[in-house]
Amino acid sequence: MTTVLTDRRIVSDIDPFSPEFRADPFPHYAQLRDLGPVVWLEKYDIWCVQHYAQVKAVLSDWENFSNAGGGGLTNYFKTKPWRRPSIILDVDPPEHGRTRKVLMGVLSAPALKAMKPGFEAVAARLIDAALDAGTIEAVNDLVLPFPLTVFPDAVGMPPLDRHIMLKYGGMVFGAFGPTTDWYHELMRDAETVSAWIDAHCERDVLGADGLGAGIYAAADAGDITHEEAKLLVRSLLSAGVDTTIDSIGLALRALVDFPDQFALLTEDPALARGVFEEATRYDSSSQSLFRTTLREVELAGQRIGKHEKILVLIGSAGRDPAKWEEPDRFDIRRKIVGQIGYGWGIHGCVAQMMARLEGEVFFRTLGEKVGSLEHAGPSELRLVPGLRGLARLPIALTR
Ligand code: OVV
Repeated sequence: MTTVLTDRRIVSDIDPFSPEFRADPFPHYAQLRDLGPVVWLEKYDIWCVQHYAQVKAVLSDWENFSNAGGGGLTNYFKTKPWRRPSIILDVDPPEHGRTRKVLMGVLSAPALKAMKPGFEAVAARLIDAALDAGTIEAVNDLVLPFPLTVFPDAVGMPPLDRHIMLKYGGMVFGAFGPTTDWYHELMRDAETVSAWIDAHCERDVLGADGLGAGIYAAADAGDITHEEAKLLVRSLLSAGVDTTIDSIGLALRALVDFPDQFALLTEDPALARGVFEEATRYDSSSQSLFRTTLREVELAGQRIGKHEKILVLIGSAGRDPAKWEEPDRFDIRRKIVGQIGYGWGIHGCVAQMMARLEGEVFFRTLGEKVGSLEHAGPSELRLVPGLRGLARLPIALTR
């Protein structure tokens, strides 16, 4: 008698990219966690993992769970990518280590320290202006201008037309999910937007002492080619702005939603780092990412075939009660060990310390200057697949 291994799997019709799911993913995450550690999403023919343990396991095992299949739903082993793949996100070791090292080098602790006064000046100016206005739409009036100023400043970009970075961010993160009418509409400008981005990755456009110049210096030193330097600048411009805008926006909304936590911040603005750290667990701009299997593997007892996509729900891992006490409580004094909101392992967000610095400076300034903070209307989500963030957050604030 022969034993036949049947491919038993837990199947769900949940659509993690549907507007209903995305409007409030957290109850859906709980549902998925109840279904099991590895679930087959029949709508997209992909797997998903939703528990902290499996999320971390997948992200730690780059030999089986590859990035070369692309960061989004599109499987680069089967479908042509929309742009030349990233030389840091969409590659595995050993190539990955070399490019990652260059970005780690330019994003060193001393480099970040040098950025801080500039961040503080911009945060103070924006928050003072918001206080003068009293009632604002916080996403566009306060949150968005902060990363959209300090990040390109740090890269060394010229001041003009920086909002084009947001269009490009939409294209990059839009491509992480299923391509909808919204995406096709956005992609109508792809050529001009990509050309603008491309031009702003060139050495002669970038200032002499920014992150861009640092990347080109690594090329001069022979660590990477000059062509690779250009592509690493593109990675910064791809991933550096939307992510922090959305994360700071969601963190600000959490503070408005939890007045007791905002009161703690005003009493002790040094809790600002805790605000952003907790928000990165509780409601982060990066809710999910993908890996693709390089071979047949077994994960938590589930057999997974070669070149299959796995949706890694880091937003769900951040709310897994097996890892976090009272995960649905926003607690800025929570001791976070094992932050999963920046991903994990060799592809964990390379600029996470810069993101944390932006968050810290923003919320410290807020805690120092703002006495009261309230909703002034309903907030609205920005439904870009691949990122979670707000389109609108009307607030009223006083000194
Ligand atoms: C983490 C991330 C997101 C989007 C784009 C890239 C990286 C890139 O390297 O281009």
